[in-house]
Amino acid sequence: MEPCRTRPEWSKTIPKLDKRLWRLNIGPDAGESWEYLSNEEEAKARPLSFAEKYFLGLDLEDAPKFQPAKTPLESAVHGYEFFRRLQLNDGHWASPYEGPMFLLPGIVFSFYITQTPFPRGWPEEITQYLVNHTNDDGGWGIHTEGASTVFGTSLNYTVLRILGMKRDHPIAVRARACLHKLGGAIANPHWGKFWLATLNCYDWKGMNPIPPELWLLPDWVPIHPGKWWCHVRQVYLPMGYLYGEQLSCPINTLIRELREELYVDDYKSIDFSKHRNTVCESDLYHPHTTILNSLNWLMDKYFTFLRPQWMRKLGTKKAYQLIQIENENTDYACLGPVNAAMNTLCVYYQEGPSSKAFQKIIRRLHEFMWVQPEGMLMRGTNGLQVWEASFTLSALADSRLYESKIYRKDMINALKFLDRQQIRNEYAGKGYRHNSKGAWPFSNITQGYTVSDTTSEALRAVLTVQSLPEFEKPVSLSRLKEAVDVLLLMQNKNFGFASYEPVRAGEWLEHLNPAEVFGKIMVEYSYPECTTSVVLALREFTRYDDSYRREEIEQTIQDALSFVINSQQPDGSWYGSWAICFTYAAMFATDSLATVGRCFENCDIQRKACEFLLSKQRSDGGWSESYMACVTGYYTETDSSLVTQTSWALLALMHAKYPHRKPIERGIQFIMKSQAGDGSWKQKSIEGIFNKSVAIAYPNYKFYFSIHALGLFARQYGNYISEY
Ligand code: LAN
Repeated sequence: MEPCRTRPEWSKTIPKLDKRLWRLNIGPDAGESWEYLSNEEEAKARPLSFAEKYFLGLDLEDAPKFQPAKTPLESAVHGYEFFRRLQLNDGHWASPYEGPMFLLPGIVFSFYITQTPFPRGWPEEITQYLVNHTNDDGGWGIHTEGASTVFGTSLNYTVLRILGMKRDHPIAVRARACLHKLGGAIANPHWGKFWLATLNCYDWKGMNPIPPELWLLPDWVPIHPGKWWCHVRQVYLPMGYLYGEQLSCPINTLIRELREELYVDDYKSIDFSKHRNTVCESDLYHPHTTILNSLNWLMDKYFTFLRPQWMRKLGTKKAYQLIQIENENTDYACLGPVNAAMNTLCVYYQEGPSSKAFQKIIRRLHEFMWVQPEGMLMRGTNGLQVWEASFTLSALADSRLYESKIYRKDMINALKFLDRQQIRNEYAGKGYRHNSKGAWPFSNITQGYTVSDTTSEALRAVLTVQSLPEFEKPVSLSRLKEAVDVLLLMQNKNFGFASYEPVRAGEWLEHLNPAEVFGKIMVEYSYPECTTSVVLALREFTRYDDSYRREEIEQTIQDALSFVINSQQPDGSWYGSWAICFTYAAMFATDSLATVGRCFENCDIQRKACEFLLSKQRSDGGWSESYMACVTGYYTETDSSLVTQTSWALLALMHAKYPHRKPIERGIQFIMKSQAGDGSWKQKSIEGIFNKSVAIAYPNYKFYFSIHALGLFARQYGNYISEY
């Protein structure tokens, strides 16, 4: 397993469960949820699978055992031999998608406020997770690797108390000391203030306004929330509803205690209305602009003196209608973990705890949770099912591992999985959604949100595999065309592709970003990563079928390439937004150029990209880019080389057809030397990022990108290593 952070000296002071009783259930739609069995008998009747043991950090006595690989291809085979044991019966791979430290509070508060009993095992495992991830100063940051903040510390402290930790437990005492040193819960950013207000531990008067009336504006108004990035609009929607109705849970003994514990000053003496803009320095990634502050001031005056109550009511009514649409569109899975937890509260208040809607949404929340050796966490999404199956298929195809009969079977299983996960419904226009029929989501068909690059990577994988000899073709040409249709609707005016939708409003809206903890969240942007995925998928499609919308596809590809080219920085790098950072983006950008025959020998852009990457190669042959590169915008390193980042850099050099074998071979050697005797790899540091500031882990990247790099190297540069 990963070398996860554990604090044995602290975690032994709290209850620990027998990990052998956890089982992973997979729903018909590939929803993943963990269940804690009630006794040994049940456990015996349902033996742990290899994947479950791996995820739970239990002994893997049935793991493969290998001598160190002598060739890159042998290393790829060893890696895949391990990884294939993690494939689930329905063809997909699951993953502990951890990192953000502001998600657990949402789900725990929602269960607590709605008086829903916590499922068996949750309180102990969540407590374990938080304790194991405590920083040295006793607090928590915005993500697992970040310095303590008020947001992370006040909310996670509250979680521990809700789950039963006593206020005088040394862990609670330490966390409180850290929180008070940072200024106490009063210095929370907007989202922290909001969550504490729902719990009645912060006064709604201390919130900058979240007017639900915004949803009443005509759609053409430039600041209409329908134009915001979908995650932001789906979060501010339930926030607006709860703020509009000022809904907080009834006060009780615990809430009274929390009010005392969370603040430096006496709760009753605090004038909350004066603290709307009090935010701790360590929480500030995106400070308020003067425009936002002025707007907040104006809105406040309007709310206090002019706002008609019927208007507010109309606003919350409209907001609830849109919440219902979101819930129904996603069968209550919701777009992401934040709006899922908030929508749960809205459904509870509006429809009641015995309503069907409430039962459904609570059930779906389980699918965000993940158990691992150091406890239970809430994941960034309800899984990465489609994303991971697509990359694995591409890696196996590119490295020719499909030539093995057994691996071919795995691939067919994954291909059929992708077949089942293609979105069949059209959600366009329903709750401001983009076109969806024919697209692929990031996680599963139930969540069902179109993403440009998940559609593209899935489409590419399906096309590649369906073109291989002796493979079935479950996805029909007409459905492949539907995927192309969705993609062709997504190109932006600057010719790039964004994440979920084409850009709907200008970057100027960032001036109104009220969430101090994230950057660049208000609107969509074009990304070289997403743009490349689209280019590759469309190119692959033209190889599969050269007649359908041929001219439009060609034009889209040429235009998209111009975006990729223009977004190269003077030093030859590309900034990556969805993983770390320059090495990740380089892997994509160089691939798009390669599709039109541009390589090191004939293209300055590729040459500069290679030079940039080679200037960052370390003496052990690897790369070690850290998440701080995304935060600061400058290439930044961790202490040691990392398998995933090395694979990305190598793939980039290979896409660009870098003519000298030696540096690439050194990187390949680093990957081979890092491989364990069972074929697996360990990644010592986090790989992903979002919203500029939040790191998130993609634990399977070390498998399929390494396999891909090893396999491609063997094909392109020969299957040998000079020093052996
Ligand atoms: C993701 C994960 C996948 C990611 C890629 C497909 C890799 C990317 O190329 C496009 C954007 C996307 C789909 C993406 C967007 C933002 C997500 C959903 C996440 C990083 C996972 C978690 C994050 C989500 C916003 C977390 C909740 C936090 C809020 C601030 C609402």
